[in-house]
Amino acid sequence: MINVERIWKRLQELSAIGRTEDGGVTRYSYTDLEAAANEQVKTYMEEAGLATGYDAIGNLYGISKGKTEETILVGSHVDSVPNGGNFDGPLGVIAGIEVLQTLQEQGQELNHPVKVMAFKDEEGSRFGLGMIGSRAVAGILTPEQLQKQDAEGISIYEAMKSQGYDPEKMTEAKLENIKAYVELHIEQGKVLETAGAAAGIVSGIAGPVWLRMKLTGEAGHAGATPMNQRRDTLVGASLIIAEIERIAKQYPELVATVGQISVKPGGTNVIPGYSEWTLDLRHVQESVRDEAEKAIRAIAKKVASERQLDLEIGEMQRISPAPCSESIQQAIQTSIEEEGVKPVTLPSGAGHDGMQFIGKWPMGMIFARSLNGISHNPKEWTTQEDVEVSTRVLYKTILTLDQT
Ligand code: HGY
Ligand code: MN
Ligand code: MN
Ligand code: MN
Repeated sequence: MINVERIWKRLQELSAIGRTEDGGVTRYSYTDLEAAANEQVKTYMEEAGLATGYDAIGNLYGISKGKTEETILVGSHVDSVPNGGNFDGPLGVIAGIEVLQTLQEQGQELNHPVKVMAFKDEEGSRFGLGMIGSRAVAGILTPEQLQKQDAEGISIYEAMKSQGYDPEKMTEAKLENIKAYVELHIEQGKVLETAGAAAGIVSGIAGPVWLRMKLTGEAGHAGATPMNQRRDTLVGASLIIAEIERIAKQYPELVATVGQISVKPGGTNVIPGYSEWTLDLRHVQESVRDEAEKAIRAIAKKVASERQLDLEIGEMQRISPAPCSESIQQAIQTSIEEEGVKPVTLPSGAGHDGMQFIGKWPMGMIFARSLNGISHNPKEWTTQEDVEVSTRVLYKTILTLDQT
């Protein structure tokens, strides 16, 4: 059955590519680092006897043989957030390969081919657009989106070409004839730990909207400008950000995060004439998220006009919340009960590639317990036992789907 030592060794090998000084990982899409990580994963896929390759925009895949055409898709991602953890993404890819290698060792050929993928740029850390690879697989990635640029002004389009892929052929990455998609991912929260469950069933995925909020005021002399004659954008931003938190707390399960902020010109003795920050707003119900967004936009406008500041709000990405397929949830639940684990069903606050497949094919997710719920942090951890249990659940879920 599942060889957890092999999974663990592979996770450790992968974590060495892009390791940060405090043991985390920074591995952005379309970089040589990420290419090296993909090549490493490709060797694991080959050891599992899979036919491997990269699609037109660089999604890595390995596929097993099957008796029919309709394919079961599994996967996750190997790109990371800045100084992220070593399980977020790689667990799902390595576990998917492990399931197929175990089946190969058992000499089991399934009815359906199983394709395991490492989707490009799930996190959105480099270009501010997440799930680039899975959008292309779903056939919904647009040429306009490829023009989004990173902090150095390199577009996704140029980055793809720099790594030898062909964005002009991105439509070739679209998959057809997919029976279902299942992803194993760490929970990144505390629900399973609190419930004492090694693995859990995901009911749905909260939808993120990412906004870039900009204030333009007037730079001025810190010493010579009286307090009542300033158009200070950082004070304006601070008031708006405090209001964002107040508004978010009014809605149960809504989360709002300002993860990035920059100020210009950035001198100690200069009144900030320009400030910009990002807002990540999420909820499992789109109507609740929209209502909170409206309230936030209104308060930002009010603060800006009271302080003679010009406000501009740009949208970086907007992804609808995604419900998980009932039948796949049931298959996962049965597998979890067979493992002797109390079945816990929970929503995912974190976004995942499966959101892009809504309306295309059924999607389901298995969560592995996260230690102290920590993620997007070098302290991210899942025990070997929980890796083994959750990978066995993935194995059994795939076998169940293969029989239906
Ligand atoms: O941002 C997220 O929810 C995920 O980590 N991409
Ligand atoms: Mn993540
Ligand atoms: Mn992830
Ligand atoms: Mn994911």
